[in-house]
Amino acid sequence: MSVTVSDPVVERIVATISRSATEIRQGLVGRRGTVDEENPSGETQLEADVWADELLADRLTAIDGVGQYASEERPEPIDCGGDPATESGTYAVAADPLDGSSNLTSTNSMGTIFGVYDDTVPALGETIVAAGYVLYGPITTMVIATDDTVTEYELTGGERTVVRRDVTLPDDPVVYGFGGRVPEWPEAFEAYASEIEQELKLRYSGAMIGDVNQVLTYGGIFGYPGLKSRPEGKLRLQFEGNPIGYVIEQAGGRSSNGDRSLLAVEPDELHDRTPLHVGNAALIDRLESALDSRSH
Ligand code: FDP
Repeated sequence: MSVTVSDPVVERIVATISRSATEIRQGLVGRRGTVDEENPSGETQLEADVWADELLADRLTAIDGVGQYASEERPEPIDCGGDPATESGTYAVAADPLDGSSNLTSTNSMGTIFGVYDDTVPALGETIVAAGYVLYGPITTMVIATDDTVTEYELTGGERTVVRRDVTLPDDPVVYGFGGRVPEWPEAFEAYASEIEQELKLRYSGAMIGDVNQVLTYGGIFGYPGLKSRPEGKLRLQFEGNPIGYVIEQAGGRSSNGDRSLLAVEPDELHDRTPLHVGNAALIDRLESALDSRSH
């Protein structure tokens, strides 16, 4: 049993990623070593990062209606015919082929994230028409958000089976996870985090997708704030912030860069970083007030 996405190009993109996920998972074996390259954000790449990116690039650029493929692992988008900004039915796909890949060394959870933009990237998150992620946990699952709904699937042997329809964040939040070292947190964020740790249970896996999926399952908040030494934070707006912001907002939650929805943040560059917070709306509202009141 499977839910289809109404736009045929978007459905082909989603189907291609879901079919590739089982292969990506199997292909991780033997690819834990590093390569002699850095990604455009200056981070060490693993063989698996490069391999998963090439696999997705080959398959997604072959789809009629995909005008651009952009990834965290390559400096520029691949232009593959058609301009998403001006041609209706042509989209840009932005992906983080292996989110949390430093977890591969210790074989903990990781993910694949994608956003389908109805514009050339870098683009506003508000132009996303569908987004989602694959979680390589004990089970390989996929969450797909469209304008209509959020659906969770299990993936086996290239097949996708619905396990939860109309996914929404539970009303009563349970878990939180915040990235970055505590001494690096700005004072206002530290004060907010101290309140939250009295109220919720800590869950931090080191892979954003693992932590975000806990928030989607149990309710709560995940954040990677701007740090004292790096006010722009660590996570990337086009590949991580916007797609995950879209998923969580479609599931009834909120996303924020500390000030406004991630989807409303104007990008400058393809590899822009952003402070990133997603979760139950009330927790994000409180976070924004806490950061705002300390800045005056
Ligand atoms: P990674 O560097 O392993 O790819 O995408 C960046 C990311 O992982 C996120 O998945 C994760 O939430 C974060 O970085 C972890 O950063 P810290 O090691 O600083 O906790």
